Amino acid sequence: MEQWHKESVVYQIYPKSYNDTNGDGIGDIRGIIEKLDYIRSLGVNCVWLSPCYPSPGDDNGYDISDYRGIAAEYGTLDEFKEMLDGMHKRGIRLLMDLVVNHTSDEHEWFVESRKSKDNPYRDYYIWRDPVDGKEPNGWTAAFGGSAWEYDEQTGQYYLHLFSKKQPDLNWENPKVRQEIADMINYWLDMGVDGFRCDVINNISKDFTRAYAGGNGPRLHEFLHELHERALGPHKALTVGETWGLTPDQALMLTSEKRGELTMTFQFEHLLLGRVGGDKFDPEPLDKKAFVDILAKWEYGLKNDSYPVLVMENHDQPRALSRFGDRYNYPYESATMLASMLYGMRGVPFIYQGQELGLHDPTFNSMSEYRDIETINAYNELKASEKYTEIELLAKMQYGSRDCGRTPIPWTSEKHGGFTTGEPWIKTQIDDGFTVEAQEKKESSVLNFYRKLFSIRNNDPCLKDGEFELLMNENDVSVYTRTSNDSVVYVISNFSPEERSLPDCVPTNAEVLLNNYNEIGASLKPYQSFWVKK
Ligand code: TEU
Ligand code: CA
Repeated sequence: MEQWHKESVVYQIYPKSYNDTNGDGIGDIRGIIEKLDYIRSLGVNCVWLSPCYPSPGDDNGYDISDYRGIAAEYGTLDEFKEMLDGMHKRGIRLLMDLVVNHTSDEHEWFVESRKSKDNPYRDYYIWRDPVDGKEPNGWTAAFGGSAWEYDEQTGQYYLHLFSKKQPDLNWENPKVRQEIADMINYWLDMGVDGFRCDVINNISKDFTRAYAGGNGPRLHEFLHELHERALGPHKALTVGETWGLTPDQALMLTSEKRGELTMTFQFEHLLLGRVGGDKFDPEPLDKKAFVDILAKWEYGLKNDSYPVLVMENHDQPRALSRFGDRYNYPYESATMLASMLYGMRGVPFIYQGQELGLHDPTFNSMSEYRDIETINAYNELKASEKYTEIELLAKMQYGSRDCGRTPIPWTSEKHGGFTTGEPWIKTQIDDGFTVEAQEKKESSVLNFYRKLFSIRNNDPCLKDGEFELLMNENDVSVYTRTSNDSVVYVISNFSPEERSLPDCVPTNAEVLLNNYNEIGASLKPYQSFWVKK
């Protein structure tokens, strides 16, 4: 497997909300092309582009109706190639989104599949007879309701782990696996560098289990086969979106000698602040656990694999709102989170807008939401009659995926310069949070991110040095990165109060990065710095 992932810093683009150039209110590929120099200026050398394939848009493109095309609202295949070329010229690689657990119900395979039981595409999907006149089992879908949808025409149910417009592909069928491998080769032959693999551990189902989900018995076999047929020969980078794995399971998927995936995301810390991990059920953030979980994964993936460092994506509210102090210390807490996370060993992923320290937009009513998961959850909770309207809106505001999906505020113009038309979702433009404002200000979150990555990218110790957690108590954490004869210390105060400087911090060390002007006798609120011995 290619080793270039160890040098990568990845920027995730959610194209619908990035930059609209034709005034239809939807971001587009031309809009990304316009911003390539900006992207490069962040110190990133890789982009992960969320789906831009043709799709009816039931789940904003995660319901694909044509794996080999570009959605008309985003542009043309030629524009896509122009974008790819523009990235490569700037030393930026491109990861596309690979959504192969399911397709759209409007994909031609499914249109054929549902026609009759003997259609050649029938076995491309998972069809089952009713059991006692009901669903084949009790599995529920991630977006609410049963994971089975009854189809009148043939009297059978099909499986959908997400919305009913996202039927699950049948990976047990060798033809499906060959189609997917061919499709992957199509993009890799065009010059794409790799893929972020959507819910990839779901492709093999375990029907003996009571709850829906993945990690079925043939997962490793299917991934190894894809690697042999497509990914390996192209030296493609893959990062698996895999929820709920242990470090040992992640190692099984990413260990180099196994030839499956390059890396997997770990999201365990993103379940904090949620009762039982339920995004619509708030609880106070356990700050100690946040750091302990990150450290657990640093240790757990040691030597054999490479961690992914992530705190935001298009499925999550903004990190500043979840883990920082949006009202009192927006700059300090946003930069502390970056300094603490990206000082670790692994591949940094930055989600668009995170580099501005954006907080969640305010949603004033349900009519402002677009996300299918949010809308379905609201309807389900409302039907339970357990909550008032105000409580329901607070829940949605807390956990909705739309919190991270509103357009980038480029300027202080109307709609932040994102579009000259009507945006597909609300925009929120706050003073000091636009790209324009932060470019001008030396001590902005944007310029802190630039500085952080320029230091990190030029320091072998920060890239691959060994991780060790020295302390994590009373909101203060200290860890080291060690290589040959240098040691970098990362010290962070995860609190809005001053804290005393721990004894293990060396004096007279070279300061690499600091979100305050000085290192004094005590740590300031949300102070974080890197020093080198
Ligand atoms: O997400 C999978 C996933 O399990 C969650 O992160 C998802 O956002 C949801 O909250 C589950 O309750 C991936 C994509 O990132 C997401 O955008 C898609 O909606 C989903 O797969 C289906 O393709
Ligand atoms: Ca557009």
